[in-house]
Parts: sequence; C-alpha cells; structure tokens
Amino acid sequence: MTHDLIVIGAGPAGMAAACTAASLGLKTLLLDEQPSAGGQIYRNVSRADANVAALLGPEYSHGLSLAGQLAQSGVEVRHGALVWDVARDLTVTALQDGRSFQVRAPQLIAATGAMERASPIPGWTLPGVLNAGAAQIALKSAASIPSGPVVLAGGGPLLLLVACQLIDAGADIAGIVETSPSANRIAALRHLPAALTVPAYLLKGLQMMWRLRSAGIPHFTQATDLAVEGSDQAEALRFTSGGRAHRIDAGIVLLHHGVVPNTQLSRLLGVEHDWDNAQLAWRPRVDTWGQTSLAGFRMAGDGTSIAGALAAEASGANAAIGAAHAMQRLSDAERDQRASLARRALAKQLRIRPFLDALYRPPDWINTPADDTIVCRCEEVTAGRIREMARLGCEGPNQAKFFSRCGMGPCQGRVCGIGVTQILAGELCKPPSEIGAYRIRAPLKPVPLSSVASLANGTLEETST
Ligand SMILES: Cc1cc2nc3c(=O)[nH]c(=O)nc-3n(C[C@H](O)[C@@H](O)[C@H](O)COP(=O)(O)OP(=O)(O)OC[C@H]3O[C@@H](n4cnc5c(N)ncnc54)[C@H](O)[C@@H]3O)c2cc1C
Repeated sequence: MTHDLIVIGAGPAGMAAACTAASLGLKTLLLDEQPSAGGQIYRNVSRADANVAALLGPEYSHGLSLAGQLAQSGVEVRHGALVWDVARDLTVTALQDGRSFQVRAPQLIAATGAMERASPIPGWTLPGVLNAGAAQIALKSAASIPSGPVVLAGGGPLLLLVACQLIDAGADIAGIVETSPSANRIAALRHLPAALTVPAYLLKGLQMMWRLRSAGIPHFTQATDLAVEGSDQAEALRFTSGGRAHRIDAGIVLLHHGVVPNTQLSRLLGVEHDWDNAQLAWRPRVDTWGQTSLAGFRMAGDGTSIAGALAAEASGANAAIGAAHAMQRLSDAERDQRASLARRALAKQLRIRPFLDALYRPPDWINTPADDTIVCRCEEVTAGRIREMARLGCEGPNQAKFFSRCGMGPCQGRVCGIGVTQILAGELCKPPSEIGAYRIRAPLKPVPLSSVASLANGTLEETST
C-alpha cells in the first residue's frame, strides 16, 4: 500500500473528498489528468486570465477557495496524471510526464465527473462542429473564443450558460437553436414546487434567458430535423422550428444535449450500474457513502449522477467520511455527525434535479438517428449499421462492437456508448437496462507503449506525503 486513500479527479467532488480525508488523518493522494485543480466547472481557476475570471463570475471564483483549501490540506496532489488502469485490488496505474507508475490504497474514490452527451445529427463529424463544452474549455483555459459566426444548438442549462459566456466574451453568435420539446415543460411542471425551494437556480435560469433575449440574437425553440451543412467544414445549420425550415450560416456549430456520468472507470472495474430513465444515462450503483459494489471503491460527484458542482462537493465529502469510517478512523456516530452538513447540502441540491431533468430531457430523435448518420465517429459506424447488427442477432453493444468495430476506436466507446445502447434498445424493442453497455478494458485512454514498458521495471511506488 502506498496511501490510505487515492482520489481520482480534482473537480469539486475530488477536491472536497481529498481535503475531508486529509482532515480526518488519511494519507491521501489526488490524481488528475489536467495541469491544475478545478475539474470542468472550475477549470484553470487558480491561473485564469483576470478578464475571464470576471466574466465567469462568483460561481467560478468559488473554485478558488476549494483549490486554496486543497493547497493547504497536506494532500499529495499530482497534476497531469492520467489514470489509465485500475485493477480490482484497487492498484491504480497512471501516466505522468511520459512515464507510468502504480499506486495502491485500501480506499479509492473516483470523482471523474461527467461528459457531454453525443448529438449524432447529419454533419456532426464535420470540422467546425464541437460540443458547447469544448468552447467553454477554450475560454477557461486559454481565454479564447471561436472566430466567425457561431450557432449553438441543443438543450440544457450548460447550453444557455455557454451562450451567455460567449456573448459576454464578444463572440459572434449567429443564433441559438433549442431542441427541448414542448412536452418537456408539461412534464417539468409537477416538479416545480420542489424546484421553487431552491430558487437560486430558477433565478439564474431566468437571468440567462433575459441575457440571451436582450442580446437580440435570433433564438429558436422546439427545433427538429437538425443538420449541419458543409463539405470539408461546417458552413450552416439547417433545422425546422415553428413549422418552418430555417438555415443559419456558421462556420462553428456548438452542439449540446446535456451531460452524462463518465462511467469508463466504473465499467472497467465491473461494478453494478443502473439505467437512469430520467437522465437517459448509466449510473454506477452507490450507497450514501459513495460505496460501489466493489469493496473500497467509491464514487462521488457527477460521475455517479448528474447533480451539479455543489452536490458534487457534498458527495465528495460524504465519500471521504465513508472511507475514513471503513478504515475505522471514525465510529458510526462520528461518521453520521461529521456528514450531517454535507448530507443536508446534498439533499438541497438534489431538489432541483427532477425539474431540470424533465425540462431538458433530450428529444427522442437524438436517440434515433437516421440510418446514414454516423454514431461511432472513431470507426465511422452509422446508425443503420448498428440496426443491421441487431437484425443479425447482436443483442448488446459488445457483440455489435465485435462484428462492426463500433466503439473500438481511440475513445473506446466513451462518445457513442449510450447512443449505441439506445439504438439497439429501439431496434430490439427492449429497455436499455436489458441491452447493457460496452465492457471497458485498459487503457482507458490511449497511452504511449513506452510508458507501459516503463512499468515493467517498477513496483508499487513508495511515495511519502
Ligand atoms: C465540458 C463540461 C463543462 C461544464 N461546465 C460547467 C459549468 O461551467 N458550470 C456548471 O455548473 N457545470 C458545468 N459542468 C457540469 C460539471 O461537470 C459540474 O457539475 C461539476 O464540475 C462536477 O464536478 P465533479 O467533481 O463531479 O467532476 P469534474 O468537475 O468533471 O471533475 C472531474 C475531474 O476528473 C478528472 N479525470 C477524469 N478522468 C480522469 C482520469 N482517467 N485520470 C485522471 N483524471 C481524470 C478530470 O480531469 C476532472 O478534473 C460541465 C460539464 C462538462 C462535461
């Protein structure tokens, strides 16, 4: 063993988990592939350009206090450390500075966050088509905004947030095309009373809508039939809205249909998962303390279920308290007492989710792309080919992968996995829970062979904090 606890991911969940664990006396190591702490929401927060930090506002700056606590916590932090394998005995293998190393602890918390849901529409693989989050990453990490006309399309709070941030940063936004169907509003209504108990979110949503309206940017709603035009590069977005066909010229098309838990690591470890029909995504099964079905392996934050940054922070603290209890550093009573604040904060944050999940549920057509639309972009496998696999007798993504190479490229099915499950479910008339997901194997992301070779010489690192 090299540590008491290893935390993977330095977003709000991972930072809170690591700081809490250190405060409880656990010798803790935090690994993150990014060059600095922050995760998605607080990316680059301690080094961000002052103008960018001002533009992103107090919500972003909250990350500074978390990063500050981490720096003072005594946690051993390794940035630029990509975890590419975890064995079921919880040995973690990571790549840093071109060299792979192994560390191990009896408790492991994966706080690896979320990723954007793929939006497989015609033309989505053209250069110039990105996820909306990619534009935000460029803004946060390099103070850079896309040049030329930009159109944003899809649905969800992050789409509106990125639109507002890009407008404030001076980007040339040619249009916003929302795809959430009108039925979503009716479904969301019954969750409104609970949402009203956390009015800050609703207020923020209204402020964003007001900002978009006051910017005078063409704004379309309930759009369908989206397609990106262009031969070598995106040139325009076509769609139908209000019963009419529209076309917006743009060299950059930013797509977004919500975020989904990043389950690559939990799939690699083979822990139990459930299909979440409200969030249309897989989530690992965890208890109150983030404990999965594999002893000692815990998860926290958006990687367990999408609930936002403050919920991630609270669930990270809970998971660390659970880890300290499992290591007999806390009695039952001490554990419950220590966790009471975080549990209350988590419960409060969760009250808004059913409303947001219903309001921004992705339209059904995103899960049922036309036969000639590419779904697996690494291997260029179309939706029609996946349906053909189902007709040939493939009952799940792993067989479909074997026969068609779908999900076998460099992203290892991270991007197409959920879509493939949903397409097979539609074709086989079964629920996604019965169809299952890709089995994941190391390496989680491509790593140089030389770095793997460096492992042959080493044993577990004896690191000290
Ligand atoms: C692109 C994107 C942008 C977002 N922007 C916002 C926003 O502006 N505002 C907002 O409220 N919410 C945003 N979200 C939602 C968001 O994820 C938050 O709810 C919050 O950041 C979740 O915190 P977390 O700690 O669970 O995960 P994250 O903040 O995502 O942190 C996960 C961390 O794990 C690390 N990691 C993942 N895999 C590995 C690995 N194999 N090895 C090493 N490190 C790894 C990542 O580098 C990352 O730092 C965004 C989501 C995405 C996908």
